[in-house]
Amino acid sequence: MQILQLLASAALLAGSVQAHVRLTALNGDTGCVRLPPNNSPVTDVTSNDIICNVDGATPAASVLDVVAGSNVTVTWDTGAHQGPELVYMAKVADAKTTTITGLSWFKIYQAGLVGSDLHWASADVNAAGGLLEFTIPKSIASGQYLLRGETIGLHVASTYPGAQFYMSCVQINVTGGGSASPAGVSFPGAYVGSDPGITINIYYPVLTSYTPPGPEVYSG
Ligand SMILES: *[C@@H]1O[C@H](CO)[C@@H](O)[C@H](O)[C@H]1NC(C)=O
Ligand SMILES: *[C@@H]1O[C@H](CO)[C@@H](O)[C@H](O)[C@H]1NC(C)=O
Ligand SMILES: [Cu+2]
Repeated sequence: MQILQLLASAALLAGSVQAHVRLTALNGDTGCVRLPPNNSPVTDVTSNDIICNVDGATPAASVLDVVAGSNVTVTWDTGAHQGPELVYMAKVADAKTTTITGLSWFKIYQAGLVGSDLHWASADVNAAGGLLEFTIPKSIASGQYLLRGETIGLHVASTYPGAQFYMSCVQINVTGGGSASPAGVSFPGAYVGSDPGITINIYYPVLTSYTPPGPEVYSG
């Protein structure tokens, strides 16, 4: 047990301050984000809260235009726990929709253990002041989408429930896109508690690889 505690505290000391987090902006705009009421994690992957967090069916004020094929940046408000970063999108008729069940989510970005020293992607985001940059696929159809940005805290994930899911949905309007409508997955449904990317001891034995939960990244 001592070695585990040692590794755990070493990991904490090595990182910046790690806490509960909220995704608060896209390209610096906060009006398009369905901000959860607080920064508590979702831990039940079968709950509707796994879709867009608590109160995620409540529309935000505005819809942000983003260009297909361009890079965009989300902002996390504080330093996240150790874990992966994931981004999904779902096509909707109206980005201010109050219906968020039954949507088809395709993954556009993921990062787990990165770099030659295999550090967590969340550590890079923390080092960048909470910013995560990724690409809106060039080929997807123009129109309105919900974009779901997620980080998963794996610091207490060795049993389920344990992993801490943090996400916000962002209302966007894609312009200049193509004709693709990528296959997607459902939330809830895409994740199960027994997924090796969800129930995992990140301290010991030392991980040599990590696969985030959910589908493959759409590479269009
Ligand atoms: C766009 O973001 C990706 C990360 O997803 C990065 O690798 C790439 O360098 C960025 N491109 C530009 C032009 O900044
Ligand atoms: C989305 O962008 C298109 C093209 O610029 C525009 O015609 C449309 O009004 C926009 N829709 C929303 C909801 O912003
Ligand atoms: Cu936390």
